[in-house]
Amino acid sequence: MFTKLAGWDDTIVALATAQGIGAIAVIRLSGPDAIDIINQLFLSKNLTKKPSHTVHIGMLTFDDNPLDEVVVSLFKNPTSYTGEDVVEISCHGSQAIAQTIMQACISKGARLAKAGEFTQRAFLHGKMDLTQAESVADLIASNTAAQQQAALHNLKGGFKKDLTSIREKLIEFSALMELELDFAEEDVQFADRKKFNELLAEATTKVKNLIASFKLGNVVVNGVKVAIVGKPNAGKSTLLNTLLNDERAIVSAIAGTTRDTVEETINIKGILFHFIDTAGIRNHTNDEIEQIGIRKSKEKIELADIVIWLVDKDEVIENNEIKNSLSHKNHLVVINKIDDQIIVNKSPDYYYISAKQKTGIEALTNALYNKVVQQEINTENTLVTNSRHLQHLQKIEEYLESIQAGMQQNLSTDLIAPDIKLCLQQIGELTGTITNETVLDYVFSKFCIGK
Ligand SMILES: Nc1nc2c(ncn2[C@@H]2O[C@H](COP(=O)(O)OP(=O)(O)OP(=O)(O)O)[C@@H](O)[C@H]2O)c(=O)[nH]1
Ligand SMILES: [Mg+2]
Repeated sequence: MFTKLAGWDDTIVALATAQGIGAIAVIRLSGPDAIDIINQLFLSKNLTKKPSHTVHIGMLTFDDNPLDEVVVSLFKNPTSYTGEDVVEISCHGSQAIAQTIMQACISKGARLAKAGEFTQRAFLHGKMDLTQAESVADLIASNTAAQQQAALHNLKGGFKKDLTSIREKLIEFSALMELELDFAEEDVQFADRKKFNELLAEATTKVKNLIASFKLGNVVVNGVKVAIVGKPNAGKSTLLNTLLNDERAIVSAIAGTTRDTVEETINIKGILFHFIDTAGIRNHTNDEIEQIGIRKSKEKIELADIVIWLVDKDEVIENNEIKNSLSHKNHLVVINKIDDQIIVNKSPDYYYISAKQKTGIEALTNALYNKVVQQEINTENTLVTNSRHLQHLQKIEEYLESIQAGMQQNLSTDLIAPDIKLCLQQIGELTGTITNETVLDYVFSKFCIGK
């Protein structure tokens, strides 16, 4: 079990809304003295006598000075976000007002909250497991709809559901096996081996699926790098501009226009694609800067998750230098400058666009999306997006496989039991039933103050 953190039973205060000017700012208090502290500043009513989940309008006064007219919401323990008494003060959204109110709360005994401390308290009071607490941070940090969906799913306990049932059943078997060890001389079996094998198979599948989901989870959180490469003048910069709907990169009829790489991010159906426009690649150039640009383009090809190979419609695709360098890469061949021309024998392997006239672009962006997203991203499916989770899952998988191997070899219970223990330990560390301050500090330091 975790150790209680020093000082987590005092009362904390923080600004819950963003710094800056807004219509309203919200200040939050949590802890045993939260209601008493606000009551000392709120003179028109006795808030300590008011029921949970009620709101009260009134003036806050400190040292006979009126501070602001505010709305106070009361949430009594245990039915609050943190599980403690929580007070939310909605005041007028000026920095000065919010700071004065927080100072008044501190004068009455509150302490400024540390990053993530509200959520940490919610975790310590059993309001959520560690993966849910982490998804609060992910949700706040989310920039796209897909990031938000993945975080929301885990906040609702996606992980918890998947792992709790595995954990409970493993504990059950482990207890029965321990019992067998106590009766070792009598050679009895309490744990049903067939059922245990079934559980192991089911658990392994679940864990493997979770691990596999990291591929997409990583895409959702970090986005996808797409390098646009091709010969000089193929229209790479024009394509970047068209994708961006902006004249971002310089376009000209002179071959070798782009020297340095230009990078821009576009949100396609909730996934962030980081496009990189590169210098056109040609074999013979004496221009030193262009040569450096070409070298950079080749590096970008290596770093990209997907490469768009842009080809002028009059270009010869066979025996092409770029073609050879792309053979091992996830790539799309895109034929440009189609304009108003009707292509009779379209190859299903290629995409046909006019970067200038902005046609064929949607089919291209759809193809990019489909290359990285093969399953629906919604709040129903668990997506592993966090490398801490991935590391534990990989260990869980390892132990599950080792237990299974042991079972197949008919190893004795005393040889299998330790692997079950280690597996349970990993599940516990992942969900936070087993934890220590280092892990907690790591997880909660990524939060903003006030959450
Ligand atoms: N007709 C037509 N012209 C295009 C199209 N796309 C680009 N061009 C023209 O092709 C020329 C080269 O375009 P850029 O976008 O600069 O080509 P690039 O591949 O970035 O070239 P470098 O940076 O030199 O490697 C410009 O004159 C563009 O206007 C298109 O779809 N149709
Ligand atoms: Mg260019």
